Amino acid sequence: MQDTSHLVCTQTGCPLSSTGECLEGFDDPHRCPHAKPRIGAPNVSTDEAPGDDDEAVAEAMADWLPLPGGYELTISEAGEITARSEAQVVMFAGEPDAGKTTLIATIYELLSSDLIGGFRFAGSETILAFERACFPSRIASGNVKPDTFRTRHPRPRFYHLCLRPESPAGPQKHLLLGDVSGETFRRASDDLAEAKKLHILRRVDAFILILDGDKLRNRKERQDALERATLILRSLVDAEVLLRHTLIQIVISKFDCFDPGDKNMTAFLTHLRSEFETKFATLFDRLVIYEIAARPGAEGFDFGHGVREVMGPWLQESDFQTQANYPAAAPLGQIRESDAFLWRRLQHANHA
Ligand SMILES: Nc1nc2c(ncn2[C@@H]2O[C@H](COP(=O)(O)OP(=O)(O)OP(=O)(O)O)[C@@H](O)[C@H]2O)c(=O)[nH]1
Ligand SMILES: [Mg+2]
Repeated sequence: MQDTSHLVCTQTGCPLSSTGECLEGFDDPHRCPHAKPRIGAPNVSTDEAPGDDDEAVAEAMADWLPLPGGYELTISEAGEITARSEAQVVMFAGEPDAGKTTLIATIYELLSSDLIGGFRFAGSETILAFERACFPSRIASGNVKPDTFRTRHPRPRFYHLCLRPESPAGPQKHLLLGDVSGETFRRASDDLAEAKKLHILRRVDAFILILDGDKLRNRKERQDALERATLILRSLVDAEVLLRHTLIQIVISKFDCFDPGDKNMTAFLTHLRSEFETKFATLFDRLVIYEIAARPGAEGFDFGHGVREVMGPWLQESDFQTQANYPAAAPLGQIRESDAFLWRRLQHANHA
C-alpha cells in the first residue's frame, strides 16, 4: 500500500489519515478524487475545502511515481513480488477477532529474532505495517492487556517477508501473508456471490482458517463457532475459489485460554477434529489441524506457542511441489483490473 501520510481527504468521516484506508475503496488513495496533498502542518483540518494552492500542488504531483510506503501491499503490488521471485502466498481467514492479524504479527516477531525451519529474516517491503501490527503488544504502547487493531479493509492486503537460508548458498524465499477483515469471510460464508469475489484464493499456496479459541472454550458459543468456520470453508469450496491442491491449515487460536482440566473441552476438540476430517478430507489433498497461542495472556505458554509448526510447510520446498497446476484460465465472471493484472503476472511467473 502506498504511503498516504502526505494526503488528506476532503470527505468527512474518511479514515485516510488514521488508517490509510480510502472511504471510496480505492486500493491506491492517490487515485481518489477526494484525496488532496497535505499542505503545511500535518494536522490540517480534513473538512476544509481545498484551496487554489492545493489544486496546484495536486496538479504538480499528478505524474509522480508512487513508491511503496512500507505498509500492506495491494493485490497488484503483491503480484509484482510473485512475478519477480519465488514466493509462497498464505491467506489468513476466520471470523472477526479470531486472531488473524495477531498471528501475522507474531510470525514477524519470531522471524526477526530466531531461525525458523532453517530461514532467517532478510527484509520486508511492509516493515511499517508489521511494526504497526506488533505495536499494541509492546510495552511502549502502555496497554494493560495486549490488543490488536481491528482489520477493516474488505480486500486482501499482503504483508511481505524476505527470508534467507542459514546456508549462504541457498536462494532467498519470499512470503506474502494475506490479511482480510473477518467481516469479509463472514459475508462469504452467508452469500456465494461474496465468496466468488475472493477468487484471489485460487492462487494461494496455503489457506489458514483460524477458529477463535476464546469462543471454543465457551459452551454456549463453541458449536456456533465451529459451524461458522465450516461454513466459510464450504462456501469457498462451493464458489470454486479454494482448490484441491491448496494446503488447508485449520488453526485453533488462543490455546492459553483453555482450562487443561476441562474434560468436556478435550472431548469437544476431538469432535472438532473429526468434523473437519470427515467433511473436508476428501475435498483437499492436505488438511492439517494446529493449536496455537500466538500471543498468550496466561502463564505456562511461550510467546508464539505452536506458530513455528504452522509455518513449517511454507518453508519446506517439497511441500509445495504438488501445487504447480494453477488453473489455466483466468477466473470467470467479473474480475477487477488489479486481479486481472495479478493473473497475467502469475501466469508469466509460472511459465518463466
Ligand atoms: N489470550 C490470547 N489472546 C489473543 C491471542 N491471539 C490474539 N489474541 C487477542 O484476540 C483479539 C483479536 O485478535 P486479532 O488478531 O485482532 O483478530 P483478527 O482475526 O485479526 O480480527 P479482525 O481484524 O477483526 O478480523 C486481540 O485482542 C488479541 O490480543 C492469544 O494467543 N492469546
Ligand atoms: Mg485483523
